[in-house]
Amino acid sequence: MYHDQITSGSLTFREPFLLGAATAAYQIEGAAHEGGRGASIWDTFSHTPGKTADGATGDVAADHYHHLEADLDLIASLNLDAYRFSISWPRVMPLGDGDINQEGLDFYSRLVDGLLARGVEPVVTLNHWDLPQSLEDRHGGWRGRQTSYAFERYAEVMGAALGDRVAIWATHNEPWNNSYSGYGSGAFAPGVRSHEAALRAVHHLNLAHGLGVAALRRTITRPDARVSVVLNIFRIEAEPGHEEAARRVDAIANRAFTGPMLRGAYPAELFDYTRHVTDWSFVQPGDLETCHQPLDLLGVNYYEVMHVRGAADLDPENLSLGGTDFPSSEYVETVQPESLERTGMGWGIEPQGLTNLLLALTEEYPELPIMVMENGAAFHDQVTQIDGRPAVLDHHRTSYLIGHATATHRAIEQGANVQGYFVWSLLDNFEWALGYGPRFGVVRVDYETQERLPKLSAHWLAELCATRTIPHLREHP
Ligand code: GCO
Repeated sequence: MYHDQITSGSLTFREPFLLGAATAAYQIEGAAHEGGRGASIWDTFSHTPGKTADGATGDVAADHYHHLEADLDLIASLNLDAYRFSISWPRVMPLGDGDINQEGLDFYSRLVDGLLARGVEPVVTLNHWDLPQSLEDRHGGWRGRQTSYAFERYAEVMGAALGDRVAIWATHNEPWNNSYSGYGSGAFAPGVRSHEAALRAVHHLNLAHGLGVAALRRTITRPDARVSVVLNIFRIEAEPGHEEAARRVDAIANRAFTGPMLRGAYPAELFDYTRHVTDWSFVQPGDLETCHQPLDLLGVNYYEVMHVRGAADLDPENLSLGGTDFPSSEYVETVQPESLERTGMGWGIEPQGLTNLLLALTEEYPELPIMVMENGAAFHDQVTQIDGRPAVLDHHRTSYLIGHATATHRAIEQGANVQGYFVWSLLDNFEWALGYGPRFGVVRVDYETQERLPKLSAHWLAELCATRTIPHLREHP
């Protein structure tokens, strides 16, 4: 197995380097109709028949809203340096703009205080996809420019409320999924299927990012706070002779975001590749300057390498929304190398891809420190008994994490400017359209009783955080 080939036990993450775990509001909080929370597009989507596996919703999820103190203690027991979570926008601003729900702000304030009291740095994501439904209804969600301005106001409200205490802020999480899966393939909320809508969403997310960063800079007061964005920048590998397919995906999936945010321009080839879809007239004068704000950090999520080849038989005159995610459905096929080991969801396991990604990012943006804001895997966990007590011996997940923590360390050794590594996820949770089937947590959640059970991987993570050295795989905790 691949974990036999890696050496661990001697690789140390030297400070300053944050080790942590991540979650997102809609995936764990539950309490969908409590505390003055407004509806989000994920409430509407998950309650629409046929949109999620088994009709699963985030109504209860891991019920984190009602387990706040216990979950804080759990986080402390894992020795995390930092905990990354997201704010539910409709919990603090039920209509997205307009009135502020103090009860919602108080919840996050308690969370932040509870982390700091336990010596854990709070890392906040503002937009992890649960857009207020009211903004979807009134402005077409991310298709509409007004949503970017609503986001600016929301960022200002959060900066004012938590800006004295939060260590790291991220505007968006994976705007790629937010736009292409939400408005292109329709696999995610709000379930719109239109390439034009997806590209409008891309731009309005970029614009919101810039407006949001500026709003945070105006309001946060913690002197060492850092502002960032979390992107799932794809590590793309093309089959020999298929480099054009890789360039296409890179432009549409990666540079459509890094271009405006980090360089202040869309790549010219993006306009070529999408000419049949839109003339991009929704980009207004001055927008690209707004999108391009200095950042203190770049967050990246990494799960697997995207292997691609050109799809010669697709007729460019007759485009359809095949496949799941634009742009891979157009001209490009993703391929699954047979040689790879896979997670329980079939995702290829390639730690080297993470090393390569981090090195490539430092080469391209030498001034910008990087944090791996999500990395992890779903496997089919079994609850067993050890000494009469329940246990989850998730050797596969632990091996995956050892492989990728090691890959991160290798990238640092080779010069990558990496300052953090966060495991996805703290808890088993609502895996979006896939519902509660895939379990990504290092802590098991029994959805009947809401009991938490740290898996072997949680013990591994606790040891990593305590010793700062990547522990070996053990049979038992
Ligand atoms: C994402 C999100 C997470 C997912 C995780 C596993 O990357 O899609 O940030 O919310 O749950 O990535 O798919």
